[in-house]
Amino acid sequence: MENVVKEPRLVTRKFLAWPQHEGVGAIVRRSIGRFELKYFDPFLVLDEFSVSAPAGFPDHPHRGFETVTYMLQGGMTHEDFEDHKGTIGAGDLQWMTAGRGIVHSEMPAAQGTQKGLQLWINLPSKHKMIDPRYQEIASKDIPEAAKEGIKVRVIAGEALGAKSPIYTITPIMYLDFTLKPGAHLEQPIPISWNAFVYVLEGEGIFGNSKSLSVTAHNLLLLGFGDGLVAWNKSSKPLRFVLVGGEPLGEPVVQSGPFVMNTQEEIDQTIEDYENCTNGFEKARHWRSEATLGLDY
Ligand code: FJE
Ligand code: FE
Repeated sequence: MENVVKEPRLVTRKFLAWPQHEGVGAIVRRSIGRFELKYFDPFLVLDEFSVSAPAGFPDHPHRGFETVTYMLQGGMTHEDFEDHKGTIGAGDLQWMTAGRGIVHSEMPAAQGTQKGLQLWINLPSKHKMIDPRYQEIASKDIPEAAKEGIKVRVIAGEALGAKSPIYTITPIMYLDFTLKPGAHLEQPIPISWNAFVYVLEGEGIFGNSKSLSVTAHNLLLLGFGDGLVAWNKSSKPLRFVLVGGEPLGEPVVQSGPFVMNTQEEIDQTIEDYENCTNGFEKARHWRSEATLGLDY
């Protein structure tokens, strides 16, 4: 691969994400959003989730950020309080801008284990109260490119000449790379952005060709530089996501699924949710179909 990265970003921190309980009976490997890494501006949470019925994420609210769900195996059915519903299967993407408020359920669509990644991206203060909206892309419509043993699926941003149709409020890149044995990647990343790698499968070398290889479920924070360099020196495929975003540089006050800039705004949000006001009006008489028969 030609030299497109002049100053490779080195790995500054590494976190192995252990399984923990979330939702109702679901398991997540949380890397960003755990105690040791509460926030990696503009990223609030990265969960690699694993769910089997009847476990799931029954009716719950969000305000002030976006959730990006990328399925790896199986499917998840979502329903919200405005009657937006659907199922996303392996390779599909749902980019949900919660804005001023969404109440929804996210439940397994089939028997067996459903797996995926869910990323929470913070919204800038002036966009926290925008209208909720969805961008959904089926697997077959996610732009892909391949070159010299590298395959990329472009969830957000662009890589190897392929460009995602996703509109992001906070500028974001989200790339799903698979490197064949022997492949070498050089991927530019805007210099002022925060960026991380999360390894899904196989083992890879990141940042410096002499560094130790990193295996699945590890999150790598990348330091200063103009791009990522990576190698697959193993005999099996290496799959990882590279995610970057422009830091907001704003204060963050979080209370569970509500993320605002001040405690006053959080207090107001809790009040809005309890009273079904300011965007939560439709929560008053709503319950998801998925949980109607269940004893949540
Ligand atoms: C949530 C607890 C939760 N990670 N990954 C508290 F579990 C959730 C939540 C999720 C979630 C959903 C999916 Cl499909 C995948 C997830 C957490 O729904 F929002 C809060 N506040
Ligand atoms: Fe949710």
